[in-house]
Amino acid sequence: MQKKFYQPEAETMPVNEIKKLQEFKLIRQVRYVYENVEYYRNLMDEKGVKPEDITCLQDISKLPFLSKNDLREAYPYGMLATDLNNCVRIHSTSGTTGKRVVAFYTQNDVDMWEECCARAIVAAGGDAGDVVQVAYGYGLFTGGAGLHGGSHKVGCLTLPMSSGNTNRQIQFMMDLNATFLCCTPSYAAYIGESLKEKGYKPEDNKLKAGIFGAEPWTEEMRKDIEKSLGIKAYDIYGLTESSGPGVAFECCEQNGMHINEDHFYAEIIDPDTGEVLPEGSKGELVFTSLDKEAFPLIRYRTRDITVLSREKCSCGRTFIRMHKPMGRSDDMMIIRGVNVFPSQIEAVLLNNGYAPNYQILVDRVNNTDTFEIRVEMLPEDFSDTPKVITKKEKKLQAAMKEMLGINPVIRLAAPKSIARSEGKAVRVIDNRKKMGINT
Ligand code: DLL
Repeated sequence: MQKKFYQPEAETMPVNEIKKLQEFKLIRQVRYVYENVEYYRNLMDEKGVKPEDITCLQDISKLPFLSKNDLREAYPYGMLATDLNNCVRIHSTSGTTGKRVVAFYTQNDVDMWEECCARAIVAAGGDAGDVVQVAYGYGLFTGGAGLHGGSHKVGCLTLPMSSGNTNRQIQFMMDLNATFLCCTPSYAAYIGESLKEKGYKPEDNKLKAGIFGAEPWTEEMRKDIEKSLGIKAYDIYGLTESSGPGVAFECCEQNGMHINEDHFYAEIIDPDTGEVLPEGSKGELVFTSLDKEAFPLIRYRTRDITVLSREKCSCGRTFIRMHKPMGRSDDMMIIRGVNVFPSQIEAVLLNNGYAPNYQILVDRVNNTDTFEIRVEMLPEDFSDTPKVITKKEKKLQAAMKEMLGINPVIRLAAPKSIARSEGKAVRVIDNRKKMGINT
């Protein structure tokens, strides 16, 4: 029979036991960090809080937050909590500005991380008989290594493709009968598009599921990918700072991602005030690692905006679920005073029959924000007259206005004119940033 859980004892633990376990581990992790990480000890001292003040889960709100800036400031070894000799791996964020964040792992950290990814694969219906094509980037990025390790733990046959070289991806997928695809959702959409161009129908491949994450994607995009590849598409969430993918993953219900609560404690806060919000509120996700040895994080502000729900899940897992991130508190765009998330734009495009190939261009001209969305027209529309194209642009503009509350300029571009991504898609070009305007 197909295995439903990778680690059933942990994944179906009664909620009161999860909380007891988290409390025990939180107290232990805070003491460990205070003793071993000078940077965080200083933050705690500045706030006047000592490890002894943390006696229950609620006490976590006494602790200072950590931000990406703190991690950059502490680069490279300032957050390391163990001797470098005990570490076996380094990964790093792909940050384009400032210093990168470098995360360290002991062997126990790697095992815990890979087990989290194994849970995700099994939750998506995987078992030792599967052939897992890992098309996330390998290297400093955590996507490739995380899913690769998870696939090994489950006992799957692992295809370490890394991202890119789409022709070879397709050849191996077809010839070696891959049953799972792991990559960014934008790359999955591109692979689906390329398969179609090569004349393959969705039923021609052996894929049954995909595990997609590392960037925001919508329900509409999920449907699109599921249709083009003939699979079930599951979401997976994580960040380099917390080890990588697998902090949270979707189950067969495809209705929010279960957070691996035996290893991570999650809070939702008001991003402006830092106040902890009650369950069900929308706010910024904050994580505390509970087991990490090399690079523990206490109250790390992810900047991801989401909602947590403890509602019972019919899959049998008891871990709290997080809604798909609805954007980031820091890459939310403010255009002419209106908050705009790229995910809203993507939802409108897909609902109107367009493919998820688009670019958002924001600029400031004569003190006014300009806002343009470039979208590829469908190949069958390419022969339309300019008049018909203008009509379609107007229709899409009205749909955007209804969703966003402001009017973007819509430009329908030729099919294939927007660069495809093999990793995380760059959707937004905000030239206001170059002018030093705080967007
Ligand atoms: O993206 C780790 C990862 C790899 C996750 C593969 C899932 C699959 P970073 O490069 O450090 O790590 O980027 C972390 O990416 O704070 C979110 O803003 C975003 N992100 C990650 N997963 C999702 C997701 C990896 N499923 C940042 N949905 C996070 C939306 C996501 N955003």
